[in-house]
Amino acid sequence: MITTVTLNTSIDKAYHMDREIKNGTVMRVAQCRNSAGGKGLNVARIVKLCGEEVQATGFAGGFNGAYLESLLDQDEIPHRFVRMQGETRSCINILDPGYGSTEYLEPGSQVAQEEEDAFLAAFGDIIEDSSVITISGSVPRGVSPEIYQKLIRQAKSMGKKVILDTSGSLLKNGLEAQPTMVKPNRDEIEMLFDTKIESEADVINCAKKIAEMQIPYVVISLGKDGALLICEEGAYHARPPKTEAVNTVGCGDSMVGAFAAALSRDAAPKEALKYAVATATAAAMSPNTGDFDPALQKEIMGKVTIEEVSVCH
Ligand code: TA6
Repeated sequence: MITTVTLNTSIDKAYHMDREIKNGTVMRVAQCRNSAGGKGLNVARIVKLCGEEVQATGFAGGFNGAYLESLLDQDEIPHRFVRMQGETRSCINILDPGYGSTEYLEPGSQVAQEEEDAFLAAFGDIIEDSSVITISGSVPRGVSPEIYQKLIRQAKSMGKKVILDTSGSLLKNGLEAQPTMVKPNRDEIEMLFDTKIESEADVINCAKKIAEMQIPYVVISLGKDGALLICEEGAYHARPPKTEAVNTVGCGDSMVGAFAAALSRDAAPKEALKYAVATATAAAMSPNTGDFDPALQKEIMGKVTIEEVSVCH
């Protein structure tokens, strides 16, 4: 089984607009799609679509927290949240024909120390039956920036594989616990190394620096350019075929979900990379966040190219 950790859950509201946004005016939303969000819940839906058993955990609170759980029940995703006093947040994704996707991410309610302690105390029991743990996204206000480091250490002490997908100090601190895999994107590695990525060589060098921190699988997601993987077996760049993206929100989460499924099956690294890139590409072609058409994923899988990349500069 795979457990997905989402400390900052969200009611994700995708606003599909039928005309370009004009700021300062009243805009009517053509179609609104609500989903149980926060990166880890997109991951959970993807893991399920990949055919693996999954459960979701993290913080949920208030009326929005109850609505979130009802959305997960509709998705048939088992969940074991620790309650927080505050309301689970909402995140808005505006998809307009002119600009594509613009996201407004609320920070999340304040979590009390005793609520964080309650999560840490319950975590071991929650992940007991899982082989892979994914930890994704931001954390609500009040949660310590070392929380992911603590969760990774505990999961690894229990023999679990851990995938970390976050940014800023949460990523920096989490790396110290040496998760099995990390999946930063370009912006996240620029922030981590306080640098500007201007070429593929820059991406490779940053990925190499992370690999040197004894992280077995370093994946850099590159949007329509696919993803780079550095691992013990070598370094590879997988590229998807050209496609028409409909909703790119959550594609990084789809890559994490597919890698989690592949890791749980002990797939070979190149196969896992190909599978993850095909899944993320298929996810970008769905209007729903954290969703893909398995037939499309299979078709794209056959068109993903993988090339060996030299990392010794
Ligand atoms: O990656 C997309 C997404 O998961 C949205 O669904 C929205 O929930 C947002 O990211 C949350 O990001 P955060 O970094 O705040 O966890």
